[in-house]
Amino acid sequence: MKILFKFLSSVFVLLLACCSEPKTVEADYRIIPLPHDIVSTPAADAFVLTDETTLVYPSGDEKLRAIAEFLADYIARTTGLQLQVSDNAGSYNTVTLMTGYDNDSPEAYRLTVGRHDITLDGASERGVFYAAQTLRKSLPVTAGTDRVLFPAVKIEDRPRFSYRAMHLDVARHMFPVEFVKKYIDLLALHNMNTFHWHLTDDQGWRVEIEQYPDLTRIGSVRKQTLVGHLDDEPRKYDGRPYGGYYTKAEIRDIVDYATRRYITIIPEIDLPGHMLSVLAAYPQLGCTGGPYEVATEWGVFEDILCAGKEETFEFVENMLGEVLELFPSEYIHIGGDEAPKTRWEACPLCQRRIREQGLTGDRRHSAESRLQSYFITRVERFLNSRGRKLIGWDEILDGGVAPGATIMSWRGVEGGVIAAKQGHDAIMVPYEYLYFDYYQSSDRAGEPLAMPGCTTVEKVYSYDPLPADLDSLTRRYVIGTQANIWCEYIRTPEHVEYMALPRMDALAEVQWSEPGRKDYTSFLNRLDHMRTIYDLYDYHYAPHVFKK
Ligand code: TNX
Repeated sequence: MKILFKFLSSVFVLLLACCSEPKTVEADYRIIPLPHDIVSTPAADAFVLTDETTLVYPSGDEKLRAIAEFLADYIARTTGLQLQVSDNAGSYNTVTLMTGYDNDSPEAYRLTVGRHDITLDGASERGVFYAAQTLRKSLPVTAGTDRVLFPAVKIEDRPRFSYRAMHLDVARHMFPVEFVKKYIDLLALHNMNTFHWHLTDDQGWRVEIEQYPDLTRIGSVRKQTLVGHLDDEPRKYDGRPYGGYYTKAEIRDIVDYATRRYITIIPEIDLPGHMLSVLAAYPQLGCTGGPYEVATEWGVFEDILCAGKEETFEFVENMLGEVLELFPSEYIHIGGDEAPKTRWEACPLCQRRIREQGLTGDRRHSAESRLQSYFITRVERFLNSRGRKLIGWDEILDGGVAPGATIMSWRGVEGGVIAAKQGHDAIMVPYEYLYFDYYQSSDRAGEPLAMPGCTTVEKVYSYDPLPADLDSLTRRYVIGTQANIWCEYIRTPEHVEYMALPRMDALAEVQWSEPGRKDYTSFLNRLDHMRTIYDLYDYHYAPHVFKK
């Protein structure tokens, strides 16, 4: 009995010792996207973060306070440690947020870890926000942590490109407000600063416009949707109406949510093609007068806005006027892609406009291509008069590009190169590398239905937006890059996430890190950590590149 008692009491003591040993994990700065410069400093200076550590912001600086609160939330979620946020806590056992770091890029930051404190010093608040992202990504995901050991370090970091975006098509399928926010969180996690929101297309109009209530009453609903792939014969439909739109209040809420995360939302209203949803609601805006219906399948449709009627331009300006009130972004995307000219060729009003404007075709451009250029240039003048700038797909180069337009090059990189050589800003989105609606493995068995095409993680990673043959002057006009998620075959938030991840990680490194720092094997190792963050925040992802 005595022996048993002794044995039990020593087990008890042992258990107590184990439990009182604080659970310590170590931060790892080799994150995605890889920071520009990571210099270790003497190991003895490691910082130990505990629930006694305070997150400090300069008194009265509401922006840095907000970032400190984000950071407190990230740390709590990742480690379980609850930290206080304060504007007055000295400089011992603190994580201090500040601005003043001297760098050409407002998004640059310096993150310094010493024995007594960590400082996040940004060239502006935006830099501090990315420093906070770096700090959170360096944390191991472990519930019940007592201490996080941060090895002493000086990280100096800045983005390679100033325009770093993801796109989402909500016209073909629509997603709840809560999901759009979750998607925005994903952009922030990847140091992206722009969300290109494709809000309208042939298959649905998704934004409330007060002057044109039928855009949402009629244009947001299609009577049914294609089932299976467009190439399947015979085509099958589900026979069920599909629709929805975002109210102005919802959009304002989303814009505000994004702004607080240093993300600009660029709305896209795709015109003069991809407009069947508008024509279904206002048939007088088409060349034939209709009747039209909201598209129930995918592809390119011949019915587009009539360029001969003044009423069309009145509509475009009134409608865009309301869009501008919702979105404070400097850039407005007006599409311009895939607009067949067959209706314009046969339309007396379009032909009259061509004559009146003296638009003539030549070997390179038809008179109707010139008319598209006239159309886009008028829209650009309107946007400029309201202090905004126009972005369009590379088709807006055909027939002569509007004077101040920024080109989004999707049919390859040639459009972007031509635009840049003419002194236009260019954003590179070549479909072979950056269309995330394509399959992500060559073996399609077991994959959800996708656009035919294959964009693997490795292919995305290999992409360089600055082709070697670009001269240094032209390079300056390539402002950045993004990937597109078109949602013909993507119906659920989970599926969007699956298509985005982990390709978005590869893109993040293309956008942020210098090409000389890129290494696919190292990237894959670092990706394993991102996966733990995806699990933590309940994001779905494609499994192909992960070890089982
Ligand atoms: C082309 S990219 C389109 C979209 C489709 C996409 C499918 C572009 C400007 N137009 O309308 O959804 O291909 O991959």
